Amino acid sequence: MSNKLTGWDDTIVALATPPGVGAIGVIRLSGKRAIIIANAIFPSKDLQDQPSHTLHVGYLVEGERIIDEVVLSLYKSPRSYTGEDVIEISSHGSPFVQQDVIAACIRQGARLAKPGEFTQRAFLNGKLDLAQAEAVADLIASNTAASQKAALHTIRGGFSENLKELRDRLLTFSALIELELDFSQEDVEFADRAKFYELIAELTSSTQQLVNSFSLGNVIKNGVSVAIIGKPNAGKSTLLNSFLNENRAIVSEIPGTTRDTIEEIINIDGILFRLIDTAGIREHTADTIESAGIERSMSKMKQADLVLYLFDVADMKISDLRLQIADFEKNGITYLLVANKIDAAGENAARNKFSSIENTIFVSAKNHLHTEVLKERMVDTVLRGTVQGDQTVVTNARHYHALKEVEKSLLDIKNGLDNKLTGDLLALDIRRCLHYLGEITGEITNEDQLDYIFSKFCIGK
Ligand SMILES: Nc1nc2c(ncn2[C@@H]2O[C@H](COP(=O)(O)OP(=O)(O)OP(=O)(O)O)[C@@H](O)[C@H]2O)c(=O)[nH]1
Ligand SMILES: [Mg+2]
Repeated sequence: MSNKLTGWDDTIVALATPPGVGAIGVIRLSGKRAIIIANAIFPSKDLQDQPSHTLHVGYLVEGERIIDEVVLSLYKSPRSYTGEDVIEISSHGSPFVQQDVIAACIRQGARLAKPGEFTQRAFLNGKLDLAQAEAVADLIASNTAASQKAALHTIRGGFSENLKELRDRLLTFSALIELELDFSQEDVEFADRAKFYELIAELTSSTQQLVNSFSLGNVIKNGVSVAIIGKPNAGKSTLLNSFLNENRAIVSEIPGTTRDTIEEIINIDGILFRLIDTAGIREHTADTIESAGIERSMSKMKQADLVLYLFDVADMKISDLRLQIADFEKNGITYLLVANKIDAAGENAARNKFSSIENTIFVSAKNHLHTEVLKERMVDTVLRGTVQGDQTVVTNARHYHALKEVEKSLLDIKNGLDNKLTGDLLALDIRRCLHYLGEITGEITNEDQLDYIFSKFCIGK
C-alpha cells in the first residue's frame, strides 16, 4: 500500500467522544508529531521518555494560561489503534474546554481529522484490513445483539480468515498454472485438472455460503419489515398494541378504524422488526379515505419481508382462507397465518375448525395469549435456511457484490476447465477471481474508493 496519500504525514486531532456536555471528553491525537505536540502543552513531564501504554495526570497549558487538568494516555507506534504515536487526552466534558484543547493542538501544528481518518490510518498501517475497518463502523452503528455479534466477528478477523483461505488455495493453483505457461512449448500440465475441479467446487460452495449469509446480514443490519394484514376488525391494531405493550393504535369494534398505516419497531431476540399496522382489506367500500388506505395496505403487503395474515376465527371461512393462501403463494409472499380471538371462540373449537390448514398460529391479541409463540415463529421464519452460530455473516453490500463477482469468476474457471481452455486463458479468470477477493480486504484498492468508504465513518474514529 502506498503511503503517499494526501495529508498522510500530518498529525491529526479530533474529539473521539460525542459532542456535548459529559463527564469527560476524549480528544485523540495521532501522527508523527503527536508526542511533540502534546509535550508543548503538557509541561509536567517529557512524554517522549515515558513508556507506551501509560497514563499521565497534569495540566494542559498554553503559555501561562491553564486550559484544563487532564489525563493523558500514551500509545507509542506501532502499538496503537492507528499504528502511529497516539495520545488520548481525557478532558473535562465541557464542549468549550474540548474545543479549547483541540484548538491548542492545532496551534501546535495538528490538523482536524477527517471522518474515519484514524481508522483509515489503522488500515493503511496494516493494523486492520478493509473488511475489519468497515466492521468498526458497523459496530459503532450496531443497535441489536445480532448486529453487534456480526460486526465483532468481522473485526476479530473471522471473515478475513475465510477470504484468506479462499485466496491462498486459489493462489497455489494459479502458481502451478502460471508455471505451465513457462513451459508452454512442452505441453506439460503441472496443475492436476481433476484436483482443480475439486478445488473450484469447494471454493464455489464456500463463496456461496458467504453470499447466502447476506440475506441474514441484511436482516441483522436493516431489520425486517412485517405488514399486519387482514379484514377490517380482525384485530390488527390490537396485535400491534400487544407487541408494543402500549395503546399505540386506535382499536374499536367499528370495522375500518385504521385508515392509514402505522409503523413501529420492536426487537425480538436481537432482530429488529418494523411492524406495519394497515387498514383492513375489504372488497367494496364507498368511503374514499378507506379505499385509499386499503390500496396502501396492498402495497405495504407487497413490499414487506414478512406478512402476518390475521383473521377472526369466528368470521373466517375455510374456503376464503384457502383462496388467500393461494394468492400469497402465487405472489411469492412470505406469510404467517394468525388466527385471532380464540378467547371468544374457545381455543379447541378454533383449532378444530382450522385443523386442515397447516401452520396456523392461534392467538388472542387482546389477552396476549400465545403472542410469544407468534414471536418465535417470526424469528424462525427470518432465520430459516440461513447460516447461524459462529459463522461469518456478510452484512456489507460492498462485500456482497465483490463476492458475487468471485462466484461468477469461479463459474468461468469451471467452464474454462470444461472447455479445456489453455493455461493462459484460465490464468486470466483466476486473476479476476483473486482481484475481487482482494477488493474486499483492501489489498486491491484506490484512493477514491478508500476516501468514499471512510467518509461514512464519524469524525474521531
Ligand atoms: N375477544 C377478542 N376481541 C378482540 C381480540 N383482538 C381484537 N379484538 C377486538 O376486535 C375489535 C377490532 O380490533 P382492532 O384491533 O381495531 O381491529 P383491526 O383489525 O385493527 O380493524 P381495522 O383497523 O378496522 O381494520 C376491537 O373491538 C377489539 O377489542 C381478541 O383477541 N379477542
Ligand atoms: Mg386497525
